[in-house]
Amino acid sequence: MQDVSSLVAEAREGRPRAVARLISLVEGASPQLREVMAALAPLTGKAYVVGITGSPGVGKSTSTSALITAYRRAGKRVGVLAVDPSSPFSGGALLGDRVRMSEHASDSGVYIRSMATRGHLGGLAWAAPQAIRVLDAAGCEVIIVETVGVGQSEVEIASQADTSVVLLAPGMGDGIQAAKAGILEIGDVYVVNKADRDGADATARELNHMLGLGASRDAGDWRPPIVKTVAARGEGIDEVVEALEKHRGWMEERGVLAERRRDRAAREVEAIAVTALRERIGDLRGDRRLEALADRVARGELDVYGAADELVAGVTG
Ligand SMILES: Nc1nc2c(ncn2[C@@H]2O[C@H](COP(=O)(O)OP(=O)(O)OP(=O)(O)O)[C@@H](O)[C@H]2O)c(=O)[nH]1
Ligand SMILES: [Mg+2]
Repeated sequence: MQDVSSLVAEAREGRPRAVARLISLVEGASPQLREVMAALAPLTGKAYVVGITGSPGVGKSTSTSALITAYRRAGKRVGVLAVDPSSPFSGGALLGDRVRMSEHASDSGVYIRSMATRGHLGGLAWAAPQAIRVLDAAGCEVIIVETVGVGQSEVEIASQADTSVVLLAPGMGDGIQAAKAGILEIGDVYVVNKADRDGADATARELNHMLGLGASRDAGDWRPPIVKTVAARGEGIDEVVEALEKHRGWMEERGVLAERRRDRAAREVEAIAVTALRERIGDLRGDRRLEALADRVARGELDVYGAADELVAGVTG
């Protein structure tokens, strides 16, 4: 197997094969990941990450493809991660994405990758940020993360993007779904796609109304815009890009971008630390230390908190 440092060096030059290999290491939760992440760390932190969520078939991939076109026109290198949290394998369900984005397949300034996260240790929460780092290090200036959204995964991916775009379409009962899934709290930009269909205005109005019902905003707060698009024809996409740039600018001015990234990093470190701790404690099952503590608890010589403290001190010391 190729060593990590040469893989990272090749990925840095934007070589697709090396990028693919590194993301496969992420997807497979490879034992080499620790080394990969250490090598990538100094190369990351530059990309702008846009999350796109929405119900199946709402037009996420079509919109992503149109956004790629817009960003390429602006001369930016673009990375796309199409994440399917419900599937244990990439491909399959995501085949349609490749078709939808195939016009960019031969563009060396675009890297598109499908990723499945079910079965991945820690799931989406772990795999996506690490894959994002690979693309970031490979020089992608904009990274679009498309998630087939069902409830929790949408919220998860929203917490990993700098800007979250929530896509709706008319006539899909999206309004009610949106409220249920808590989507109204996660969108920085809302897009009503398929505006060529009846009901787009009504959907936008309903959404506007529902967004207005939330907590009252202060003057400097971000008010999520609602943009209507016909992604299949590229209509309204420039307005989406404009809304994204506005949100990014707003975040940068107020230090929100740095804050979001710090929060994200904190949650990631926490998740890894807790898992590591749990693994170590798990290893103690049947261990004499735990059994001795349990004996003392059972006999009333030690309280459970005291025992837990001793156990934690024992595995971390
Ligand atoms: N009428 C109309 N159809 C659209 C528009 N945008 C996308 N579609 C169609 O809607 C269907 C689904 O589009 P996708 O982009 O695959 O939707 P998706 O949200 O990525 O779907 P999943 O990844 O399966 O959740 C395709 O047949 C598109 O051609 C639009 O603006 N108007
Ligand atoms: Mg799709």
